[in-house]
Amino acid sequence: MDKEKDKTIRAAQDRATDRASIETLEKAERDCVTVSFFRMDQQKNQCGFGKSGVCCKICHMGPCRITPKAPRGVCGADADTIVARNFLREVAGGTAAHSDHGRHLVLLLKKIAEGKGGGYVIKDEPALRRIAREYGLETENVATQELALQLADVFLRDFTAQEEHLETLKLAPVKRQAVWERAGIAPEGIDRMVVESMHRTHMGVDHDPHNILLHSFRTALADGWGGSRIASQVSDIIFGSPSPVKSAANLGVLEKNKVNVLVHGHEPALSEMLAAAAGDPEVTARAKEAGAEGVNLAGICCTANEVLMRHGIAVAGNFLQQELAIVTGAVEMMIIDVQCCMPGLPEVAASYHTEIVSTSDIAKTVGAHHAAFNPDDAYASARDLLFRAIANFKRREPKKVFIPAAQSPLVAGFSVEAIKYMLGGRFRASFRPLNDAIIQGRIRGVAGIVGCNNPKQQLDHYINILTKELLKNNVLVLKTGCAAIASAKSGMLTPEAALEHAGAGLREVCEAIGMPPVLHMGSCVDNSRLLEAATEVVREGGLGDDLSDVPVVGVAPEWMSEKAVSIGCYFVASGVDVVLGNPFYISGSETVTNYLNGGSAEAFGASFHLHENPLEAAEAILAIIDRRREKLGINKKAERKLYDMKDRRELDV
Ligand code: NFS
Repeated sequence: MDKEKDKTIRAAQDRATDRASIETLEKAERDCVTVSFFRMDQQKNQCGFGKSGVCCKICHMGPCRITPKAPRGVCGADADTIVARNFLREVAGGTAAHSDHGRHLVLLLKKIAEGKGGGYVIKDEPALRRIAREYGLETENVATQELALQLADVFLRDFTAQEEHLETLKLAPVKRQAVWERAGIAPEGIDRMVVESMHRTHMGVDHDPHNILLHSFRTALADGWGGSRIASQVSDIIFGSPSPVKSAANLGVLEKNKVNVLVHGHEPALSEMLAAAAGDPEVTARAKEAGAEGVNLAGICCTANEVLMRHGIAVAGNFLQQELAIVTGAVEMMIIDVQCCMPGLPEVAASYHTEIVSTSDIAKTVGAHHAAFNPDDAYASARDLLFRAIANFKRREPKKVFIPAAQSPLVAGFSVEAIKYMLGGRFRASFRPLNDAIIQGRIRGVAGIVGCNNPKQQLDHYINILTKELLKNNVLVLKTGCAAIASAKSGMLTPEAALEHAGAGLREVCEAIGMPPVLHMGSCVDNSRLLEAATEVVREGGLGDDLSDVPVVGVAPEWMSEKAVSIGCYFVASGVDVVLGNPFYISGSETVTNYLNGGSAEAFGASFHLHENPLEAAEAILAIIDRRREKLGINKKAERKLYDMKDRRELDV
């Protein structure tokens, strides 16, 4: 595309915020390599019917597009029905993706329990026992393998249950469970919810937009409290519960003298083994034979978050940096599994020496080498991949290599257990100090900032502006997914960030505990950890008895995937308001828009709020937090003093 002629084409610094991305974007232009940012320009006249959700191609009498002159499709469906049906299909897609990820992990847990783990073991037995107790299993005198088998069966039933509600729903506050019962949205089996979504949206089935939207929330609950929650729990059992760990993020973590291997995608089984195999002396020896100093393993997207949380493996970048990493010319291999791996990767890689290797039989990419990952012999699979990457090192072309300097230090690994420990120490691990800080107003509220990047927006811009604004206003920020990586890159995941960015009250709390003001809680399936944390706050007492009472807000600033739609819906159905930085495809229906952006509050105590400007979003978030504080009767100004035990005893909680 000719930049001179087309003035709408943005310069690299208008597309991204961090130095590393800007520099590699400029290199991509110089190298004449097309990445998502440029493909966005080619797609700039995106379909208005699609954007507003009024294009229906569910049956072959269409595709139909709703306009003022043609207000109904061939079958008679109006904009409300069409928009609601399209929305539900997105939720079903997101739920399916998270939940299938969870299912694969449960099947692995079952194999381990049956002694067929192929190198995988239960790393975190206390987590197994704690989680088994949460589901009412008897754990005293039950052997580890036996307990794992019982728990795997509980989880598998949550996928297949036809008439029983999910067991995992019982982990929610009792009052919230009653809300779901009342609204008729307590989900049965996860698989049934997704199948029912596809059935309801088939031609000639469910046409009532409210009924369809209620099922959207029901399906999303099967994700957040079902598939995603199960994925996080089983990951903790098999791979270990995360605890604070230091590392670094951005493209600067690539190393000039090492064989760079990137793991990208979502499921942690293979990347865990790669993390182990990267330290294998034989792997290092082979790398040295090939003229490198060793193997450098780093990650992209949520696989990055998984291995960061548990091993401190560095993060090369978030969603929109996946192609930029290849543009550095310094990556020998990118190993992809499922979700968020762009089909354009091999085309970018063709301009360099990078080999794209797909590893999941349900996720093949044209132009990638497919090496099906064998979980029965996972370590060997992992080592073979590293050997292959090492062999590719000799194809690296030094004149094409440019590794940006930018990288930032970070602390990640904040599982709910880790937060409890951090707040209360080993013997008094609890959320009490957090609740107290909220009640006293030192922490005004909590924001869970989650989700992706989207080339419609400047990379990380909204996320970082919003995060800073919230910290300044004493809002503790919890993060997952690519939003967490954005904060990592901008240096916000360090305790020192509190000194620079946090308001006085939040800063006091962070300093006393030694924690960053932004807590990285993991990958996108780990958004279930945010709900778990909010539930702990309710259990601890003093901040209401339902999630809709707690001064907490969810935010998806730069989201792009169906998973994000599902996440938003399960937050709202759980009583947590959600602020979106870009809109759903729903503007073609006033009925759907009004319900999602307000009407749902009647049933759930929460709804969506669209704010495309980060500072306006911050204002809206503070207003929601303050309304909740007001209702709790704690919306008074914080006193500027450190609280001690005497103060705590005087608190009326
Ligand atoms: Ni979430 Fe993780 Fe990133 Fe978005 Fe994709 S990697 S699961 S969907 S893009 S945050």
